[in-house]
Amino acid sequence: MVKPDENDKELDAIVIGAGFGGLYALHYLRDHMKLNVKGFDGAGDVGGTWWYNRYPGARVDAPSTPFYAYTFSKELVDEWDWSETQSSSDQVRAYLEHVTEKFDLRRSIQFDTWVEDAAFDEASQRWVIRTHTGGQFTSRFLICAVGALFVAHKPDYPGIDDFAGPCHHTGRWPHEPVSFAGKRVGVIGTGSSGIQAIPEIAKEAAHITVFQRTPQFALPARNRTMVAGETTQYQDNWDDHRHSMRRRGGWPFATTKLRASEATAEERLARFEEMWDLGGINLLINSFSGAVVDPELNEEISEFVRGKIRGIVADPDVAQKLMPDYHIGTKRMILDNGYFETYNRDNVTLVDLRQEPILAFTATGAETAAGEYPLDMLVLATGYDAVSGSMLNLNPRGRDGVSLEQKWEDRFTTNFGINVAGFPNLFMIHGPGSPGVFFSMPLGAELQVQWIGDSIRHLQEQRYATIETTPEAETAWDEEIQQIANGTLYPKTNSWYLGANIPGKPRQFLGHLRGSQYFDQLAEVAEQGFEGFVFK
Ligand code: N01
Repeated sequence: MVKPDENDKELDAIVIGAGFGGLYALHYLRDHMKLNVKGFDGAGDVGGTWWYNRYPGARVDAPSTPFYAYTFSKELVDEWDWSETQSSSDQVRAYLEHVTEKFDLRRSIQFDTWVEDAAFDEASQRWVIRTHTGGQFTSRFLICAVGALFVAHKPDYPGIDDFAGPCHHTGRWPHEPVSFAGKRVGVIGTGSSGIQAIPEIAKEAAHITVFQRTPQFALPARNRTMVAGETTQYQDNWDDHRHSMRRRGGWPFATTKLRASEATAEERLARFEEMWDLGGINLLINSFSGAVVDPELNEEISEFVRGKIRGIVADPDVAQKLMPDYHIGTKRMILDNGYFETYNRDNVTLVDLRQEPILAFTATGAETAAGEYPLDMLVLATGYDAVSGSMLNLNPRGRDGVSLEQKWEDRFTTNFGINVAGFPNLFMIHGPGSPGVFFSMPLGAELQVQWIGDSIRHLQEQRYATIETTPEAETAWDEEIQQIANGTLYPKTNSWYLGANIPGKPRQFLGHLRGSQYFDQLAEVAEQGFEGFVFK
């Protein structure tokens, strides 16, 4: 592997993270803007979250073509054909490796290197970063592409560290194959990761015990092999598709304008059936408009899915434990590949933690209020300290030595999810207040990077040293995010969107729900001289 020049210590820009956002930032700043850029990643190669998420069944829960791929290079679009509608983790990594080769990115990235410290030096107006290997580097601009879903959340049940068997978090999966053969496997967590992993583990394990805290809605993914002509259809009409994604906040397909109130109960049911058969998130977004805004429509769809679960799961007691009781879609919508069917297998036990909470773990298993579950292996599918967690993990220090942890003690304030007042020349990709974690990824990352490039260009042309948002602009941005979220059903449900999955985390809605509006605002602010940002 070509290694970057370790002696190159004084840089124009440092990019932390080599996932979708970081790789594009490196390419854009280095190759378009001709800056001297170096990237760092603690992982051994490119991939970001996909470097770590190798658990069985890990795959994108949205269409890879044209959604979950870069849009910036038509040549790249033309030369890469996804083989399945929803790519596996391996395929996404292969794609990112291809991108890395194509744009010759490896020579600028130092892998296996954690950035341990980042501090703004007032005297030189530069960021000084230190790595765990003892390296020190300085740069004018610091781009944090550290991942919205990176800091693994591990439950703190008494005795969990005493469990003697292997214990793997889905977000930190080993690179060597993990064998479940002959093992009694316990899985905690039934979010996207757990629901993808459980059917695959059940096929191999002697027994699998699923510890469920909240029953979840999941829709059939209906992943399949791409058919001839499907990819070329996007490639041939690429400009239209890209434009359409830009207009729809990253999501490439038109969503329905049909109104539930104008259809009869029979017509609505027929439509739900049609969308269920189509698969993916169609039932939620294409049955009728407003499913995460209108409580009645939401309940009708929720009840329809509950009926499907009852129809799939043979044992009525197990089906009852699986009944979700929140508004469908207000936790991240999960797509499954045979999840509910898995409960019809003889080697699967569902433990409802609402009825029998876990009391403790021992070396050989779990003890709940109702009994003991002997286990040989534990899988933690318990999610992430999402969106803010990875920035706090880095914990940069801005002006006057104030750390991000101090600044974000009560609230994760940002402007555009990109910059924080008091942290000049520091830019985040998919920071709190971005649309990225909803439907805007990776296009959202591309547009954020291009905006960062525009702001650096402006700074250079006007011969300024720093750019930084104002506290007033941060407050206004926060209010806008919360106002949009409060117009929906999302805040009514405990989820990582609200920080509710992490004990003690401040509660606030963490993402911008209107991607297209966000993209327009980004463009407007750049065109109108960066209102809300101060150049010095
Ligand atoms: O994490 P989650 P995830 N005791 O937070 C439970 C993306 N993703 O890794 O609902 C017992 O969603 C928790 O229960 P509850 C996607 O954006 C994408 O699954 O909080 N249980 C829940 O069931 C997704 O949303 C893909 O009550 C505990 C689960 O653990 C995001 O990553 C694939 C517990 C955590 O669910 C996170 O998904 C996978 C405890 N102490 C993930 N603590 C793609 O395909 C937590 N839980 C792109």
